[in-house]
Amino acid sequence: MRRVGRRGLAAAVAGVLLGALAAAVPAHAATGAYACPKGYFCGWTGDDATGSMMKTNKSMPTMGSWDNRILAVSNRTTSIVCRYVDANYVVADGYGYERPDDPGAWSSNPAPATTSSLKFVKTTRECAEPPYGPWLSEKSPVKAGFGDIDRDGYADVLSRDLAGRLWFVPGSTGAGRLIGGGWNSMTAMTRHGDLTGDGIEDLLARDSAGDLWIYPATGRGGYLSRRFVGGGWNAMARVTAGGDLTGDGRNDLLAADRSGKLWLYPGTGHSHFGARRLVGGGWQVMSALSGPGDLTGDKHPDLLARDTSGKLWLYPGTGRGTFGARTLIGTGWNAMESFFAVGDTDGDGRNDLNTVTNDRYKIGGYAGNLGWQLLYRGTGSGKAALRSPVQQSGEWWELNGTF
Ligand SMILES: [Ca+2]
Ligand SMILES: [Ca+2]
Ligand SMILES: [Ca+2]
Ligand SMILES: [Ca+2]
Repeated sequence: MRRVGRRGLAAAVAGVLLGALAAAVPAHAATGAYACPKGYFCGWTGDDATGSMMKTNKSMPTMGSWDNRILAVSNRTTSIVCRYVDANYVVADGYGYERPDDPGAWSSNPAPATTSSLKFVKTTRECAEPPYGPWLSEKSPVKAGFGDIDRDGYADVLSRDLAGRLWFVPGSTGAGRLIGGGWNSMTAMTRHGDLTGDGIEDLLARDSAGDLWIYPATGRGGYLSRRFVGGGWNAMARVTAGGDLTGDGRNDLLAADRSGKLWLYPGTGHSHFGARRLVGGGWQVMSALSGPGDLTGDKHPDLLARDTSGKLWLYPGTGRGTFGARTLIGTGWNAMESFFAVGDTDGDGRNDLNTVTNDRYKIGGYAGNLGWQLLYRGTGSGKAALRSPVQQSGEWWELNGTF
């Protein structure tokens, strides 16, 4: 398994050295910071937004004559503007950022002035990191039938940022590619294999109105025009693509409604689902579901469910649309923000589970370690289906989900 970084949020925040910035609004309009026009980021040589003023509406890898001279700033753009101690957006010596300001508002940065580059971004994460999680997988010797969006043998992920952009991150290179914006309106997103009949893994998403959509995949990391599946899905607390649970070769969907009933929607292979079947009740105690494919080694896809006490349960699929007696994987899983099961990610041919932690995750006995991506390697056995986790990267902070 290739690790792509081990830094973590605490170290990232420690890199913010530009100091606490005090925002203020002056009493006199049309002077001082009011001189900064809408659509621009402005800097002044005086720390009360006086003296000479510079303005820019785009990133500046170097500052020219303004290098290390800016003592006050006003951000009248709709972007976040990152300020770096070094040129070329190098974070090593420190950086800070300015969110958009109201007219006349400025922030002061006491001397010595240190700004040597400026970068316009959509999310604060992008001052220091790409807008998607750092993902790499190992090539799998088997075709899992899901997880590998662009069909090159490497399991891929979809990473949503806080601005609502969705990124395709190929496991082969980790070089994310923008799928598009507007995805923050989706209240559930899940994928596990083909739904349209062309053999390529598609994406399911529920919007805030409760409509469920299929986004047919191109097989190259993009998606075609979406297809309407149906309305009323806001009755569901969780929606999880589960693979072929019924054994007919078509991938199915699981949904737990708000009264705790778990439903199976059998896939038709033609972008629709057949009449739903009740799997069982009591699922309102589950705070996460994940369809990892077969973990137990019998070729039937299984289901993982985390309850509100933090226990993770394995429900072995029977291949007939039902599940056998559950087994406990372990406790402490409330420290996970995201579960993503994208097949075999460490290249041993067995399906694995990946997670991203929240701030309950402990390292060395101390909580507060959000944004760690963990790999739980599958054993292919129902007895102990997942090995102890491996920390892959600590740089999955300030994102809005991994799918
Ligand atoms: Ca791939
Ligand atoms: Ca099926
Ligand atoms: Ca199984
Ligand atoms: Ca594996």
